[in-house]
Amino acid sequence: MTTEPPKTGAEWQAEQSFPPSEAFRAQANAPDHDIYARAAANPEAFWEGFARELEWFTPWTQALEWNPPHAKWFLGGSLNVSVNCLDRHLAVHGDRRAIVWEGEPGDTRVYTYRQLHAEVCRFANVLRRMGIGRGDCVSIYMPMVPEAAIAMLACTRIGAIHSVVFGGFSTEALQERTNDCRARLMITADGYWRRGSVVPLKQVADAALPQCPSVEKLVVLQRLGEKHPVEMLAGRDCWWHDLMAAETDVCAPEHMDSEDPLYILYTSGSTGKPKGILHTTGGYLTGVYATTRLVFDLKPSDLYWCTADIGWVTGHSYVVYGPLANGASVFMYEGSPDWSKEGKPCRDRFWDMIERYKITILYTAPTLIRACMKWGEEHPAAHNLTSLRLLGSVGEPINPEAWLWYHRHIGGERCPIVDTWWQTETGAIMITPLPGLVSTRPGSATRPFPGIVADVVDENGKSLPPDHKGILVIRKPWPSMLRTLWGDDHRYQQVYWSKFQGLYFPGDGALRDQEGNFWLLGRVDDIMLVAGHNISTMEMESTLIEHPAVAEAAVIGKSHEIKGQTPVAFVIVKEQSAPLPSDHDAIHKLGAELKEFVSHRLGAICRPEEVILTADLPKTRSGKIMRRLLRDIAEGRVMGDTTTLADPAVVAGIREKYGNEED
Ligand code: 6R9
Repeated sequence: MTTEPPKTGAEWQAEQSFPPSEAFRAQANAPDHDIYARAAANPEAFWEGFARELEWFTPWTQALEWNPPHAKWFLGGSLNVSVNCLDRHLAVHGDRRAIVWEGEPGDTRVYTYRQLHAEVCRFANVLRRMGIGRGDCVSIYMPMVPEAAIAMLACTRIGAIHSVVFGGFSTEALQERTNDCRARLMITADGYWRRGSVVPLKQVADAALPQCPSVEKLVVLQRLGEKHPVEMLAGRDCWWHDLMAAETDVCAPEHMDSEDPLYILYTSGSTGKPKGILHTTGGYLTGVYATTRLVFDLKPSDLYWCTADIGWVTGHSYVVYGPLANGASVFMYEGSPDWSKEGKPCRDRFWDMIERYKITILYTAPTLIRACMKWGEEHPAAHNLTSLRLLGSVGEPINPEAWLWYHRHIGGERCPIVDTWWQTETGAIMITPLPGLVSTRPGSATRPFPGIVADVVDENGKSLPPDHKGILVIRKPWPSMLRTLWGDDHRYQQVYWSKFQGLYFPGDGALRDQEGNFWLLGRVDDIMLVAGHNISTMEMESTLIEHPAVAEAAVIGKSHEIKGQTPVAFVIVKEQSAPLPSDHDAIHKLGAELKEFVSHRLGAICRPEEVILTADLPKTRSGKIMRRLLRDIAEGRVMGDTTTLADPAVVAGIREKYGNEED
């Protein structure tokens, strides 16, 4: 790729740098800047240092074996993940809170480490009694309840491989994922609460199972209770509580090889069937342990909340494994951010819980932050959020404007923000500031984590000088990297390792500035080529959000005969500035103003050809904007794969606005 006249993310915000405060620095887990140099000098020794802080049955004899593109870490070592997340903490702080949970209707539960250990052992015994053991796959289709974490940890205790399927996914998605890994057992719940309604999880599992021949039994957790009866199929279905009642809480952990599979997690590509990302035991645990410790600066006094669902990698690495391996107290919430515990729509559920539980660390996604911006700052302002001391962001590039809003209205201008770039495939955070050490810049994920060697290259794989937009790559293997795609090593090699020889290709665009900060520019597929200029969706969207009326924006490149592509912007307006849908003049005026705004800020070449005001944007269930669907709409095509789309009605609405007939 080449450099272009439009301003780069770095240029916009170059004025704004937020150095760590003295107070934070003084207490931070990240030691000093030396850590970067030490890790760079000998990455393997650096990772071994963290691995040594874990408990191993047998020590490893070799840190890394690298046969590109296949890595093995901590060869010859054996360990158990549940032992490291639970047993290891009992002697010193068995009575510390491990999980603090609140259901959407306001019911609560707390598990200490000792209690969580007992439950996990009991459920591991349940699994063993059902004939599940080392190497068997277990499909977990559960809501955000503590038992989801218990089920995952119980699998690790007996060496079973879990495959968690997000509880919002459909029958087909559940079937496809369950069949691909040939799960022998499925674990689900009768249902869960979402915006005051019951999501009938068991019904979806029932619909899926006749087409899942490998599944022998279904374990059902009673989340809703007797008022919401479900049918149990004799011979196949068993209640969680009945099975648990028959077991003891003593369970010998399986000794797992460092490279034994830990879990499979499916991630959808834009085309083709979902990819079963395989993570293994020792390297993954080391990666999530180290990153959680340094990035979230966890202390015994913290109550840490990562808002991700356990159905996503963020839920695996930063709700369950990373924090528990660190002996942290984790907060978990079942429901929606816009539903009160009194059962009414609201706009402050998160802030209400942060105040009530005195949550100290919040890790969430830009999509949530932008929704809160749309709702207005009066909602967080009505709560005491002074318990917060660190904020995190993950899932998409965070626009500088959203970053600053988060900083001011949630962090009280006092909390460092860690913008963490990583993927299901990378297992753990890869690019992030270390709080207390690294100055942050709104919109930049800053620096590779110590031991990670990232670079920005051109189409030929040649390293680019600073301030050039290009393609992000990782140059060296790291412990928590995916090992392969389940059952399809050929696709693994093709997707991640064939673009550039010997370099890991994550599929994201990036720019590195003069100071060495990385600016993520969105998926390579989303970058537009307007009249020969590379324009990132990230840059244009972030500019639109700087306009006072705009809460969220998605920009796509629509095919154009002469220019190649031309930008089209889909914009969500803040509630207080939204024109009435019938006021065509006001809508037209705002559209024209936004075109002018972008063209003035970024140059005429970036002027959107069209601006469409919309109430919502098509997003994946984990909150990422699905720009390819917007491209399909703009170009009048039949839409590609929509199985991961959160709300199909959104697309229909936009299509209508755009003036396309439904296909
Ligand atoms: C953890 C997770 C991975 C893709 C990734 C990138 C985007 C995630 C980001 C970010 C910019 C960040 N992404 N974090 N982009 N800044 N801080 O989200 O995993 O669901 O596999 O998605 O998400 O495009 O390639 P996953």
